[in-house]
Amino acid sequence: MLNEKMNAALNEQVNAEMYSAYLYLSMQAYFQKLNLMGFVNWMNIQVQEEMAHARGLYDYIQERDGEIILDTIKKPDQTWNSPLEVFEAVLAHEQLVTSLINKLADVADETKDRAAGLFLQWYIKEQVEEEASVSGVLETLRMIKDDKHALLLLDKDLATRVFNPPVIG
Ligand code: OFO
Repeated sequence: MLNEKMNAALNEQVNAEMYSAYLYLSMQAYFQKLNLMGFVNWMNIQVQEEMAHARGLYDYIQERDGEIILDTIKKPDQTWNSPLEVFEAVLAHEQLVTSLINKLADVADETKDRAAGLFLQWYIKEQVEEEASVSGVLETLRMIKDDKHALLLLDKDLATRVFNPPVIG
């Protein structure tokens, strides 16, 4: 059984992951308008990953006989000035999520919930990968600047990303 504090914190993270999915869905629509289909693919996979992260936490709350408490998902931004600006926002968002996951792990420590602490290790490692993959795209976009040809090459590259459903826990 989950203690109240851990239960509330895990539910908040379900909401944060759902918001991440919502944000990336909004970014996907932005790239669709620019007809950059590789970026659309990248965001589409990101959305699926975030939904899987939310589902992993949801299932864990259920497994521990906790209570699911769903809250409002806040409205994401809908416009950006460039692909570079989008990826700067993605990196800032992932850094925020990393800090949320770390706080969640702090709650597990404070409440001496060893099982939750172990479960959250997966999310801690995942955030390292998330930030690294976003930083990679961001660095390329910084090099590209206004070079349309180079942007299309990156778009082709992002079209090759495939979704591998994460095995959480
Ligand atoms: Fe769920 O990792 Fe991004 O937000």
